[in-house]
Amino acid sequence: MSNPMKHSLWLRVHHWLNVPLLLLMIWSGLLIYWANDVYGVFFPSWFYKLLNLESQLADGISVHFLVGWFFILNGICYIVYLVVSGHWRELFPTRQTVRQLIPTILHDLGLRDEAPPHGKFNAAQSFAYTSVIFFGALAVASGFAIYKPVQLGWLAHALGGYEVARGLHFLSLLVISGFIFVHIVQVIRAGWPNFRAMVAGAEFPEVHRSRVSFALLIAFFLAFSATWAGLRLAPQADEAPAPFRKTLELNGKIWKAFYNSGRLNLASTNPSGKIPRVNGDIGLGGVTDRDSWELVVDSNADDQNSKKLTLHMKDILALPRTETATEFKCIEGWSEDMSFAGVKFSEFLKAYNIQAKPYVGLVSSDGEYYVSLDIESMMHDQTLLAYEMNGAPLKPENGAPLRLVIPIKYGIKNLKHIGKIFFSDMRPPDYWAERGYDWYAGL
Ligand SMILES: Nc1nc2c(c(=O)[nH]1)N[C@H]1C(S)=C(S)[C@@H](COP(=O)(O)O)O[C@H]1N2
Ligand SMILES: [Mo]
Repeated sequence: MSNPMKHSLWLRVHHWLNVPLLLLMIWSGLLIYWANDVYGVFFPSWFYKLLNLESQLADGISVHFLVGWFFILNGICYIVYLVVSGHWRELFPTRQTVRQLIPTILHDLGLRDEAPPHGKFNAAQSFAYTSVIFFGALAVASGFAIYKPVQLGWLAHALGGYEVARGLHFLSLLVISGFIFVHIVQVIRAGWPNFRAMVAGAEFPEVHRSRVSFALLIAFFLAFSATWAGLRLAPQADEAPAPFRKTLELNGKIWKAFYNSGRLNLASTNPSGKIPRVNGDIGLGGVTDRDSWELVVDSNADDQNSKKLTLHMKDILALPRTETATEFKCIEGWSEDMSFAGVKFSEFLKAYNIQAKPYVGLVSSDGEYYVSLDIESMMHDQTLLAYEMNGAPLKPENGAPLRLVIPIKYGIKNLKHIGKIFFSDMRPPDYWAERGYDWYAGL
């Protein structure tokens, strides 16, 4: 608190760290958004094809949820510093700032000659900087709400629901981008000496100090870029650079721990009655006819000699029937209210006296599509082996005659057209986890 030099250095570090962090967050966020901009809202679809942006969803997700942690960490450090150092007093708007806002903007636009008197920041800066902190926090909160709308259901709820949270996330992106744009324009307008002052931290216009910190920051930025290049060039693990894979796994562990603590809200909505969307047609080649379809159940895949069960549709239909209405969510960014009927997976296990193991593997009849899941999620009350969707028997394209419905996971785990279910102590193969995506894939 007594050393202003130290303060300014810390503020500069936080401020300039935001440059690579924000750029990476915005870029990776757009990669996620673009993956499902099927209506070409942002840009026409030929634009995405041209730049090959459609196929970068997995990369976008990995980068977003790796860099996001650093962005949050930097933000928290900044806010704590702002409060502890007392700098917030210079930054946050006061009654005087409110009165000066319009005159200041008029002056900035060249419509008013003299600038209202101000301290370290003028009224417009005070408002802009304060609101960008607010929108940064909103971006994080709404981001978490759409990242984990089941596990952080309370947050999604507090923000007005999943769709609203998604809108707020998008809004904060627009506000922050707009802020960055105006910020840069202002700096260019103010001229090069002021840019140097800004590099030194706009709050600390002692230009003579700026050389050291400028060099420091360049070094810092280079170090960051080198780290980043290193990340991208790192050896691959299941189609993702190893550090991305590690982050995805770590994120999975974090959210699994949340699950175990029991703080889970059930996704539950009213089915919209629309014609259900069809997404993904891998492994739908087997027989879809209820009478000739077969299900193989291996309760211990770790033992080659374990006895396997072969079940038929009538065996499944004989089990207690449950109906659920849920909001089905695809990792590509669309969600839809759907209802399903079938047997709870937990009741299926009980009926056949199957001893649960840590992992469950499911495979389509032709072996082309396969997923694996943690047993906790499989035992969830809304996890069904479903044979009906929106009040009618499953259609072949939606997985007839039997599919997995597990609303606490993304669509990728909801395997259509099950041919085999097995249990193991080791994590069985998973189609999308082998292609750069998150294995846990929980909401
Ligand atoms: N057999 C199989 N199951 C699958 C897929 C697939 O390609 N093949 N796609 C998954 C994905 S990515 C989604 S979003 C859902 C879509 O389910 P729906 O087509 O019934 O809407 O199915 C999942 N189950
Ligand atoms: Mo999906």
